[in-house]
Amino acid sequence: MSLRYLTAGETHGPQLTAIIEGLPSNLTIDFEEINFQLHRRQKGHGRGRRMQIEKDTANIVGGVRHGRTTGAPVALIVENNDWKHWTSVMNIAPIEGGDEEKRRVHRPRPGHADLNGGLKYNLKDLRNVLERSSARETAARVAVGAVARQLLAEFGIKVGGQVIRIGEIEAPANQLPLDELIRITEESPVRVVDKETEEKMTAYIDQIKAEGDSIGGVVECIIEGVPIGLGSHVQWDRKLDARIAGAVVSINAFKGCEIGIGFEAAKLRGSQVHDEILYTAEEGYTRATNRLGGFEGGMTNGEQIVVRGVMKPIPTLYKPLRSVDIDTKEPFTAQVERSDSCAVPAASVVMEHVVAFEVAKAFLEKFGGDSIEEIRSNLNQYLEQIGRY
Ligand code: EPS
Repeated sequence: MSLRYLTAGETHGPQLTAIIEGLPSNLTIDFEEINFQLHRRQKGHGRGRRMQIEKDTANIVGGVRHGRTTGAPVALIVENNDWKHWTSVMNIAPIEGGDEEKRRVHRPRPGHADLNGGLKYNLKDLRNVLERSSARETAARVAVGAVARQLLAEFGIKVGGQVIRIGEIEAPANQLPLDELIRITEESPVRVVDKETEEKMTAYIDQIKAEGDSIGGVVECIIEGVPIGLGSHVQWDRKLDARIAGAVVSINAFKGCEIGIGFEAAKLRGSQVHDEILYTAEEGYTRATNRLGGFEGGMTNGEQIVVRGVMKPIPTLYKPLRSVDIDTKEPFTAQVERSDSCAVPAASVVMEHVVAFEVAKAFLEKFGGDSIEEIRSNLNQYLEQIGRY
């Protein structure tokens, strides 16, 4: 059975919950590292007031004993501090004289799940939709991905990321070694390497916020040290690049995914796109360039995995867009909700974790075993085989 996870929980409910199934035994879990990743997701210029309320930490409540996985499902929770302000509206049990009717949402926001979800689930309080469709859920996905990252790290696989674009401002390309990229972007409030771009982006976000608007962007995830041959060309749902693309577009507000040079490939000739194959006794087969982002035939080729995702601007606007009240069917143009003006830097962290999970899943499919030791021996045997090829 392959690695999988589910999440549950509402943005203003008591907590987010996740269960990860299919982890091997004897993986050492670094709790502080999971919380560090959660902290990274909370940062970034353009976040709203909610992030001052939350101090996300993951509490593991199953599948780990004395700091190591047992092979049982790993259960974890992330509490919502904001819950204390919502105990009446969001109570799990019916409560006498509750004020849920007072806080009923009947004006769907364009770009949100509100209207589709209300119609589909026959819910007249759109809060039932927005509470679950909120990007708060990505905290659980980061906690899950942080565990997957620790599995990858056990085998020398590293994950990093950066912001490529916020609105009209694009970061210049860089060829930094991954460790350095991770170190520098960590210091940046917009997760870019270049200082001048950072200043432009932060000023731009401030301007967008002052104008009551929101802004999206493009983020990139890089994974290094991945063995050749994760994923497979033989069946559509085993192609790892395709699975990654699906996972990326599943992140709240993401509208697209590129692998390597992605859409640029449409403008270039074959000779400008494909990565020439090289061989040395020390390194084996490598590529002269990495335009295809580490994938050929849906399989990893040993180069860095490079994935980009595009995030649309957050649809909760201080600037009104036209919509219709579901009670009166009358048009309306204003419903101000607390929100972020730009969550692109946070989304960059989310994407790292979502992609890391898909790579970990494919890694376990290839080298699967019930314990870390069994996986290590499978991996080493395969690496020897590749070395002889
Ligand atoms: C979100 C709206 C805001 C964000 C939230 C995502 O929350 P609230 O409605 O409570 O102000 O802060 O993001 C998070 C809570 C988070 O942890 O990222 C939305 O509508 O998607």
